Amino acid sequence: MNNDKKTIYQSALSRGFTRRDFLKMCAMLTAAMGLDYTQNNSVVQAMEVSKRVPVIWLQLQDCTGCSESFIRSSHPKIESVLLDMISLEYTEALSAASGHQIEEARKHVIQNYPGEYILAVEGSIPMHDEYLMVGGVSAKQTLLETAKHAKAILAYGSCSSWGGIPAAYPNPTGARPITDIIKDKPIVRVPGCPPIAEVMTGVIAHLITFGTIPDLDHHGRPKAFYRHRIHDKCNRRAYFDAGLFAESFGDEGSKQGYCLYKLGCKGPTTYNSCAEMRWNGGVSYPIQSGNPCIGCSESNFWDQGPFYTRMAEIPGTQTTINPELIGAGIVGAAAAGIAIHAGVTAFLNKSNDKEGDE
Ligand code: FSX
Ligand code: SF4
Ligand code: F3S
Repeated sequence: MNNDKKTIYQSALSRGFTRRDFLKMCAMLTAAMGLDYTQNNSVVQAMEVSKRVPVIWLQLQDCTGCSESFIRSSHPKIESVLLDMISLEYTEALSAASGHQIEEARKHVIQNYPGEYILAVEGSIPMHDEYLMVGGVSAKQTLLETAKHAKAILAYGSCSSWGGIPAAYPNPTGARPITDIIKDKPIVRVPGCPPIAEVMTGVIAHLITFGTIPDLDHHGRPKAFYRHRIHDKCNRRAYFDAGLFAESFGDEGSKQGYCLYKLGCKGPTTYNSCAEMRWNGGVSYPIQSGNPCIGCSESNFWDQGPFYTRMAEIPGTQTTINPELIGAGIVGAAAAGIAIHAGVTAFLNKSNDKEGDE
């Protein structure tokens, strides 16, 4: 049977998977999508009838970090995603074809699968066309042409979601996020520089399984992966609450796992799944490895620096976190600090709930 005609289940069987392997893959997908295990049956049923979905992956002003991250997905394994779930028809980094041949492949998908293919975009769009032309066509024009008949659009990475590093001051190319160019279609923002592999594959899996985009927050990010701040699930959080902070890189405190807030950690204002899902198949994430979160999934993160200087305030509140107060070692002062922090956390959670409700 032609691979395009096979369902995802049939495709897995033809690659030597057993029914048991297939069910295991579905269970992993359910978890990867941030779904409850009771929804596992719906995932199995969908995978039994859904066909592989064509994907066009545009790389615009980027560093290829998003593609590099994507090919390291371990739950689900990238082979299952690439060979069973999607048919990656166009990608500069992974395609064997190049030049006119690959441009033809993109046009072929647009013509033959209108309303069926997924468009994934990595990188930002220069408003000054001459900064990025492929085959004599500007990035903006290629994006508009490809987006027109797409079933869904995924903004992979902080560059396509917010502008990212190319849009950092002084933004010489006039870099913009894709949401500034495409106004008539829903776009799923999957920010991070780069995003976590399993978040990227989880969003695609949701689209294939349910035929719809996942539940989004008011910024267009999937709630399943961006509902918590890094700070809410951080492995060093107990030390923050106890007022124990690393004072410099490599000091005894940092080795003991103390909080990295004084070293510039942006975890309190960053929404992402790193602290829960971690990276490289769940091995670690920046804070666990000793580096403060630099807020890479937030808009304008590059200009919100310096990275290694502590935030004086939590933006959006009138309250200041003063680690000197928390860490003074005096019970009263520590209690006051924790009370301030608890207030800030409650305030942020509340505003977040409100935003979520909107
Ligand atoms: Fe790089 Fe992607 Fe950062 Fe941007 O990830 S890792 S600069 S988000 O577009 O390739
Ligand atoms: Fe973790 Fe950073 Fe919060 Fe400290 S400030 S608990 S290191 S997220
Ligand atoms: Fe980025 Fe912070 Fe995660 S820097 S990788 S959002 S811990």
